[in-house]
Amino acid sequence: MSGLLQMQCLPEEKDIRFFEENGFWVSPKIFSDEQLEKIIARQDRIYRGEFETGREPVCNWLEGVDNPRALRKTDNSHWSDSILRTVATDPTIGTIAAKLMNADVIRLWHDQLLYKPGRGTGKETANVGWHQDFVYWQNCKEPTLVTAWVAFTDVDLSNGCMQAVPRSHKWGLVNVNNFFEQNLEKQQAEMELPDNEVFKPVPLVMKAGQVSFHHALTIHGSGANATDTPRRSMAVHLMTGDTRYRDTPRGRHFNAQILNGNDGDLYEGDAWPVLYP
Ligand SMILES: O=C(O)CCC(=O)C(=O)O
Repeated sequence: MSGLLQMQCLPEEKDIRFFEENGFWVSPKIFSDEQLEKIIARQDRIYRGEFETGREPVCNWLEGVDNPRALRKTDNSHWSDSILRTVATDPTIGTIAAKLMNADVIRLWHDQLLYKPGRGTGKETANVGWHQDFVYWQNCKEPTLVTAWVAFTDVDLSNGCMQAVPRSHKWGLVNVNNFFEQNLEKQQAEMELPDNEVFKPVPLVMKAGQVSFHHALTIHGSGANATDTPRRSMAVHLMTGDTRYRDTPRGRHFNAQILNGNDGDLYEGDAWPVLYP
């Protein structure tokens, strides 16, 4: 989507050190306003249940059927639409992820199209509770994964931008972890932190077209969209080339089901497109 690799967007050595220390990093603008206009049109098409490729994504929110106040979370929209696929497989995003994770290969794990509606008069249902992505990815042996969160609209605290907790990627899996929890204060109060660490979330304020990156163990979440306009984005969940399948008694992640493999198998093949090199 970004065409030629945008060299000026790549992290410098100091940015890589920042990511290693804090577990997140925000890129300059990667997608132009013109590109975003087309991307947003395709996002709306998905919500109308129109799939360019004929293949349905996983758990799609449907216009006229589902709660208009709810967070829309559609997994693997890249199965369904060629333009959304170019976002999920963007080479600039792949190159940045490789640098931040010090990896030779970056593959797509899965994408997640997100839409946080503007606040209505009803009860808030579109917060994202504090969680670490890796808690949902227990079918991966190690936390060798990173998320690129592509802002389709400007985001700040007024419309529920994502917030990340610095250093939390060094804490292992914490005791409180739930994407769907609406009460973030309660979660924070119940969270047990390692000695000498503090829970101090940082808002990831961005212009449309910028991309934030967070490690699979970084605690993050987001609050209410108190504006009249929706907050739109795509979370592009990525893995390094050495990510392997782990057999667990817990339910298999929908992407692990595609592999149909044995404990220790590499995630590789067409189902997990290569973004880098
Ligand atoms: O969009 C949000 O507020 C949260 C997204 C998220 O949890 C993620 O990208 O991993």
